[in-house]
Amino acid sequence: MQHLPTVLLRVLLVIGLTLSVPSLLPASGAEQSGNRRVVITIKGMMCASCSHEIEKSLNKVAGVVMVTVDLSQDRATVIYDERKVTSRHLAEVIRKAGYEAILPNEAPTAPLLGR
Ligand SMILES: [Cu+2]
Repeated sequence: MQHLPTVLLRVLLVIGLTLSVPSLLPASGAEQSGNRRVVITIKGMMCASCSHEIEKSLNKVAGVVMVTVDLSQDRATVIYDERKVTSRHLAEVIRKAGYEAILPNEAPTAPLLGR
């Protein structure tokens, strides 16, 4: 994978942060009954093309309603239909794309940075 120059990376980071703001707003149509939200910790993302790759892979999964991959926070927020897909499967998709994925209930017991 080709890593992008730092300047371009910064620009894409700002865009990424802007796009992630709507997820902070109150529940929208994306979050209805039957839909769940999971925040998956991802390790191994080096640049914006990494996060884009993961976003693309997750968006292909049937039952995925919305994906936000946050490169600076090393995590993906996924809203999915629990009748169609499980969070474990979502983590598996990220692993198959070549990254480490940790589900909330798999998190290490040791305190994480920033927590
Ligand atoms: Cu990369």
